[in-house]
Amino acid sequence: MTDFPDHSERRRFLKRVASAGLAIAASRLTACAGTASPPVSSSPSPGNDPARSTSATGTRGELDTVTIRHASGSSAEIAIQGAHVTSWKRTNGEEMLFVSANSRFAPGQPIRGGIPVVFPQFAALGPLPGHGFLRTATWEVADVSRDPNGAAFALFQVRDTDAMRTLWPHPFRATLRVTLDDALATAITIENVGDDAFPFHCALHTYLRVGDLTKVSIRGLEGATYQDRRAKNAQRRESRRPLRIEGETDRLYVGRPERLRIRDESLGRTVFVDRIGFNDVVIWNPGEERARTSTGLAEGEYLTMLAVESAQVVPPVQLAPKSRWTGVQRMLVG
Ligand code: TA6
Repeated sequence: MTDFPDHSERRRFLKRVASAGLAIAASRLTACAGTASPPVSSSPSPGNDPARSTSATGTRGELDTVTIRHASGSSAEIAIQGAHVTSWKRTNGEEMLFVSANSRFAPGQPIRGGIPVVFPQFAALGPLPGHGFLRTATWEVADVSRDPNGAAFALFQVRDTDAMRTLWPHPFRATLRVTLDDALATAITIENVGDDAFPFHCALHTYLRVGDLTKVSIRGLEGATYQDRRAKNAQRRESRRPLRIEGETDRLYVGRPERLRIRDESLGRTVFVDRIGFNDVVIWNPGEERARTSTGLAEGEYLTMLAVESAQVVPPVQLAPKSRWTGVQRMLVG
């Protein structure tokens, strides 16, 4: 399993993923403008077993999906609506992401779980629908293949539509690249294709599957400043080392780009989360009461999920015309 002993090596990897996403996005966006989604391909590269490294299209509920597989046996499923990662399985078949049994996988419906894309507004911090409009938008598949390192990847893209412009009048292009090897990296790029600068929030609202929430600890937020979203955004400092979830929790940790370590004692595993571009972290669990009243989660599911979100909210990104911004999240199991 690849781990990164030093910080600079980690950052080099993340930058590679980000620039691969950008380069492919740039070429494909031109190539794919106005065309239908290309067929899903599987191109073997030297050193990998092609039989174990395929990609496929499918459906989940009413939604079309793309599944990518790495030669190691890991896999990821992405719903094309929302470019929404709905499953990440390790080599041993273990599912890493939580998806509620009540999720409907229907057009226009947000999925409760996986990795929803949040853009251009986080939560209700503005006039738009909660978490913006990309999580239910119609994306298209720009590419599915393998990179020169043997990692499987899928690239999705979306442009502003008339419907989006009635809500938010800024021309943009977004690409999401999901890269799979023994880790799962998700890179989102926002491009300002208009003539005026615009501000936005962006987040990857990642729902981790946990065995027992009460046995989970989070390291990497010690001493961080956070906005307590349960208490009118009161500003506080994290004093717990490590952080454990005790009841409903909804916190926006500001300016905290360091690696996170999420230890799940009941499943005996640790997830490392590295980020670039996303300087904020949101930790969310609805707790028992809110899980029942307002999230649509099935009975007891709140104990098997923890949202650990890579975010850029404070401050919002200010994107100049003809410029791009990229945020990357990479998760690895230790
Ligand atoms: O990211 C945390 C949060 O904004 C919470 O406040 C909670 O509402 C959650 O996201 C889910 O939002 P959703 O719009 O999917 O119900």
